[in-house]
Amino acid sequence: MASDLSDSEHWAGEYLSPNLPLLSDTQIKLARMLVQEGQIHLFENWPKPGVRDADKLRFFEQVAKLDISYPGGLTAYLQNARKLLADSKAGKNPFSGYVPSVPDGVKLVHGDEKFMQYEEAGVKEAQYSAFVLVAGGLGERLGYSGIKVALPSETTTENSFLQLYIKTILALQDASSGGQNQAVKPIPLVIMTSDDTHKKTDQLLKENNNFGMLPDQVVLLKQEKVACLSDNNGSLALDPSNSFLIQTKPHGHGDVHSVLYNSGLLTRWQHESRKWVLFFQDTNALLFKGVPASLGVSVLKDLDVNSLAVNRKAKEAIGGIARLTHENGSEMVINVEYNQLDPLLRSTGHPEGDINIETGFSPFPGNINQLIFKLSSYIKELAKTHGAIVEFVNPKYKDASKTSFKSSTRLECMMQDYPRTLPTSAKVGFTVLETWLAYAPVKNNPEDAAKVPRGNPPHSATSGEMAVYKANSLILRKAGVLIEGPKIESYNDQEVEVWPRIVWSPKWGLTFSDVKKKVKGHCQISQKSTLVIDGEDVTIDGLALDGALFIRAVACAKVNIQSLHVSNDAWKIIPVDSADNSVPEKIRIRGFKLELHGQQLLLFHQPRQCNITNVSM
Ligand code: UGB
Repeated sequence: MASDLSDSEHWAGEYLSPNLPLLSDTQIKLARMLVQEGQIHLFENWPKPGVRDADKLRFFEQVAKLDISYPGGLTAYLQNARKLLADSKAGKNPFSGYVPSVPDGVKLVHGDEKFMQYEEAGVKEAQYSAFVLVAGGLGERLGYSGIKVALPSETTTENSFLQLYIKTILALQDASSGGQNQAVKPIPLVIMTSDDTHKKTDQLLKENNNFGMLPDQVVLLKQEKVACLSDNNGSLALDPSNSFLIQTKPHGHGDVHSVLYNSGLLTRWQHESRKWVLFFQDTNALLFKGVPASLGVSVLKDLDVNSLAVNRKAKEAIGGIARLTHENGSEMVINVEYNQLDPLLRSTGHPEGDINIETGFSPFPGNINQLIFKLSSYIKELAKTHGAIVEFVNPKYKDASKTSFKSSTRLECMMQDYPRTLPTSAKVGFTVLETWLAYAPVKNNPEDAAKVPRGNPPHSATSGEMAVYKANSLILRKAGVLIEGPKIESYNDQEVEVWPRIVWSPKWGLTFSDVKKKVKGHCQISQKSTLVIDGEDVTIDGLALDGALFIRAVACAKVNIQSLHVSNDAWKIIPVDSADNSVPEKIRIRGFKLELHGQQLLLFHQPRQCNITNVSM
């Protein structure tokens, strides 16, 4: 039945009312809803029918999309916005009534017996897991023009972050299913994209045959943006360059829960007997080094939620994991975001705020936003919430009166806030890993990274790459290899430790026990060296390396290297000016490039046994 528009002048006003006959019944309902929610200003400049009619219909298409993609629709969004904006104006602390304290978690030391037991349990269980990468962020802080997952995780192999992640999941899949002779169950990977990243992520996967994953093993799910707000009344903001378009901005990585809920994948995974969902972020090349052991912690402690954490430097831009105890006695273990931790501490009897203690770190473990959820309890919770997550708003006010904003704002949500709505019976824990092993995100552009106080990690492309070499050097050291210590160098005005450039494929060294099994005898590697091992079944029993050595072996080749001496001029690290536009952006943001002066390649193309014994090269 067509809508009755006889009273339209009364509710739709002088500009919208004459245009209502252009709209469908559904669009008229949306128009009524907008007016009821105080949004009549959106139509202030609408011309009479016949002028820009296509724009008017497009406007309502956008409104319909905004309405459907938010749990509870636009009405709920606007109601939540008004409440959060009022709280923000009143300076209300989102954790008011709670007192923070340092919670207990599992602390792991890489390579010790406990670590290896957890790793073993985690690898066994990985076949019952699914991975979710949140990659909808544009990376404004990094200022890189492409998608972040396409960046090289390091420039020795130039393997991108996405390639590294997928290869590691595939290695876990094989190891978990008991090796290549067993029936292998594909481990699913979901990538949450946004309008900013979707096409390029899809293209990257297509161009590289999903880096080895099956076509339906990796699924892209796009998050939608949310409407911007221009004032404390929650007035929707129009795009400054198009008055028929509501301005939108990302809602945050917390969308991943509603996106997964709506996809229907969670129940499919349950039918496939999956038990764990592992969430991770876009640019941390070390992240999988802690995954097997941390999954083992979830399994052995039967945790509903396990957040991975590292030691946190005070004021470092990573959230702090805290136990929050409410006046009424209830408790939760939750991430307190980096911009909220200091004010919360100051308002609860810690006038010094977010500071380091005698250990040189903040007492609160730093959240690295790798989360492991038990699928059964996750599904139960999402049946209640539909994936909606506690939101926040962060308007930049023009002045202390807090009456107007410098630019429009929007509601945001974070995936690590999921436990906030869980019942107190839920088992929420965390696992603290050593920073060198598990955390080196690439988030900051060279200028901002150079301003990070000395001693705090710059979280840049420079530090992210150097951290890969350091982690691999330290792991080999623990496995008994003599590794020369690092040189301290400065690139893009950031001081970094430069260790030998050691990289291996995930199939070679997925866990510490893999590495220990594959390196034997007397092995030593000098600081100027590069060592790349790409092949599953390569053992090294005695090596003196002072130069660059690349060992690449096809699947099923069994390579045994004994007493090998390699000496050459290696790859040199050459500083690059971050402002030099003639250098590719992915290199400029590191402040250095690698230059070939000498190398030894050992390539094994045939799937057969090869022994290299007592050779000097
Ligand atoms: N992301 C999305 O997928 N969609 C979005 O709308 C926004 C982001 P940032 P930030 O581990 O280092 C997080 O921007 O502010 C993806 C935690 O909140 O890098 O540094 C995006 O693509 C913080 O507690 O997050 O803070 C990326 O993969 C701390 O743990 C991810 O979400 C910190 O990360 C994170 O986006 C950290």
